[in-house]
Amino acid sequence: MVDFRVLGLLKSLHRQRFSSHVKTKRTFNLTFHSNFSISVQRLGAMARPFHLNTPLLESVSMTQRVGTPVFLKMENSQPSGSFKIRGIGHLCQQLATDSKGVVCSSGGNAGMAAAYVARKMCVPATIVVPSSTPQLVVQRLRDQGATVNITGKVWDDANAEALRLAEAEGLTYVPPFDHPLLWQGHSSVVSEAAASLEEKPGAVLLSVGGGGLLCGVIQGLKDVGWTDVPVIAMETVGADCFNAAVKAGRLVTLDDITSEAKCLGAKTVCRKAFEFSQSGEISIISELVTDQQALGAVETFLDEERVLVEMACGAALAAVYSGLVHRLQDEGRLPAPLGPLLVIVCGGSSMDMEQLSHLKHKLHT
Ligand code: PLV
Repeated sequence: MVDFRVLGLLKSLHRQRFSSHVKTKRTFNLTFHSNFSISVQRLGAMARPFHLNTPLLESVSMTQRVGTPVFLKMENSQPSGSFKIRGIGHLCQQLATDSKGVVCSSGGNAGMAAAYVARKMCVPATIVVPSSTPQLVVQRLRDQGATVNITGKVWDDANAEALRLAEAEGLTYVPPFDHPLLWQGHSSVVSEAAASLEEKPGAVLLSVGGGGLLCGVIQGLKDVGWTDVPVIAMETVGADCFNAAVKAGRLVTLDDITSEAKCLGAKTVCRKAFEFSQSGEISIISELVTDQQALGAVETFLDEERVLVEMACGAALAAVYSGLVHRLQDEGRLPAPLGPLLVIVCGGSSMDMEQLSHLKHKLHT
């Protein structure tokens, strides 16, 4: 049976003389008028968001550590393994409906989201990743049906190749963090949390790579009227382009990415994130942890919450486990007592038990 939302969309797209040439084994076609054949699966995918309303869990052990209720927004449980699907799903629904293919440059998770969304929209996906991307991510991308192109040492190199491919082959470029549609999509993480939380948070804790999540969360805080809620923006030493920009008072391009949190590894943060840090509309506290602290946080989170996340996410969790939240309170940069702490558990696909032991060995933890 065809969903009514799909039929409505079919009619409006027909009016726009939309036609699809994409057919896959998993797709059947509906002839609506003589020359009008369109993928029902593709339209069904476009009629509703790709992301899920994720659980908001209270963590007893983190609450004990911080001394205020800690709520975990479990973005690791998104179908693509991270929050990225919120923004990328939204962007693709706006820009890739009639695309002959999408190309996304990624440290891994944006690529996972783009590959998932493209598969649902029956559009081919090419994901360009740097050579630092673990084999397990490359395999997971292929499992989603994507073509994987490994180019360069860091994300910035892969991005140059993705832009070249988009131009040369007429593909839709899907940026991993720097686009207003991504921020709009990511903002739903705050409105969802607001619908479940009984009181306004005292702070939001998240990780920063290129700054897309930060921009989305700030937009979400503005949307729900929580502009007095500070954001604790975490990076690892060696993937710290936002912290470097905040300290310098201008955008800074790092020489290299030396952290193992490769999914935080953009050399330059997006301009909008930097502008938010300067505008003071919302207080943003930029802090760093070491790779050892991020990895330690991944392990503690696995032990205590029974969930395996990657280093990029460990950077945010380390703010709780390393006592950083307390230090910020002692320094008067966060209020004491503090209202509930909302932690965006951004997730990530670049971790399994083998990768965990590899990193433990490499970082001597
Ligand atoms: N990862 C991007 C950028 O990498 C990517 O291509 O997947 N947590 C996780 C698990 C992530 O994968 C990322 C970004 C972030 C946090 C940070 O998000 P951002 O880039 O929007 O600040 C180079």
